[in-house]
Amino acid sequence: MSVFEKMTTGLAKSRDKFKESMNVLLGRGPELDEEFWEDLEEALILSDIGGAASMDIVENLRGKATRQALPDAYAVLDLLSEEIQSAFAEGGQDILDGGPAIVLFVGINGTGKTTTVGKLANEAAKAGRTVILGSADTFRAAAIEQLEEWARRADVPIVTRERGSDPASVCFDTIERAEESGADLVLIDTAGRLHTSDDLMRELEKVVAVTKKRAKAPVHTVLVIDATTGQNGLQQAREFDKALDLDALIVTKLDGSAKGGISLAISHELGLPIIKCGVGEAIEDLRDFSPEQFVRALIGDFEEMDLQEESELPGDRSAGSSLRPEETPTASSEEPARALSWAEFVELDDARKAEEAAKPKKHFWDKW
Ligand SMILES: Nc1nc2c(ncn2[C@@H]2O[C@H](COP(=O)(O)OP(=O)(O)OP(=O)(O)O)[C@@H](O)[C@H]2O)c(=O)[nH]1
Ligand SMILES: [Mg+2]
Repeated sequence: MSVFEKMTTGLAKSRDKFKESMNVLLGRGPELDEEFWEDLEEALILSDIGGAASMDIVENLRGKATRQALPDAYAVLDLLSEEIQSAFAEGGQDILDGGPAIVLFVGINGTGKTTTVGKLANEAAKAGRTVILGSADTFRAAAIEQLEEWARRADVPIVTRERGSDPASVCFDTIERAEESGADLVLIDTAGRLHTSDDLMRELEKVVAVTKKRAKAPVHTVLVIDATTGQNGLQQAREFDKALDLDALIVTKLDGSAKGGISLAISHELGLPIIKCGVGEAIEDLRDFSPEQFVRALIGDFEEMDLQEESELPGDRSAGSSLRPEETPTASSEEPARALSWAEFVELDDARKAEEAAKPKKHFWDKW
């Protein structure tokens, strides 16, 4: 089964909600009145990208509408995708692709930290980096074995201590071994913990502090977030950032039935770049994160919206009387089983871009 086939509905839920709101919004006509801006913000919030990001996106679009004297809602919506993309924090390339570095992976239980460390080790080793893993999840014996298995698959060395050891001591040992062996990328797995558990968060602060004190190379802390988490993910991220002053995010499970909008909410509010994403459980299911592809998957492709049957389309854009909310076909009724997942968008994107580049630019309202 190809990666393409393995993908389930991905960001379909967020996208369907967004499409539904857009159908209602566009049914009102093209005027740039107060209601338009309010409805647009609401549509964004409903797609799980968070209040702060939604507000900033709408505010920026409003500013552009005034400065560029945009004539109507359609001209504003033309800029929407780009505006959402630019709400993602940028940077972070140096963390995994720069010089020698020590990277600690943190997050609540089960987000995919250990799996991600395994995938990253494999990717970096294949790219010619000298990688070493540290298992600072000493809480469960199974966690140590789990990372050992990933180290075996990625064919990289691993440093462990027995269950119950101080996780900071594992970081210390791992850095020592990295320096002895000339490793240039140290990936350290930590035990999952609830952001609400004070003791465990203090323990993690100590782990990071010891690592920073011992290391000569730069130390980065990366929060691993499960895309299916929903709005609770934002609160988790805030707490981890408060305790550890995070450097970046990795979003996992974007292949699942994800409310992936949360990754934008976190990236935007906390100014954290998304440096990779997980799209499956296998070792190769790791991708660079592309805001452009993400946004296409999140809000859909306007040209695909099919707001109504051609026969029902009013000649006058502003009429829109047949698009009253109660008559609006929902996105789910339009495309019941197979909305493209985020990863499918990724795979299709190149082919599609080439095709699109060859065509004159079309808008979803051209058919009105
Ligand atoms: N579908 C999918 N599953 C994933 C992905 N990343 C991790 N998983 C799965 O999520 C589950 C938890 O992964 P782990 O790597 O053990 O998570 P963890 O954060 O290390 O968990 P704790 O150590 O218990 O906190 C496993 O079943 C993984 O296979 C992903 O990108 N997509
Ligand atoms: Mg783990």
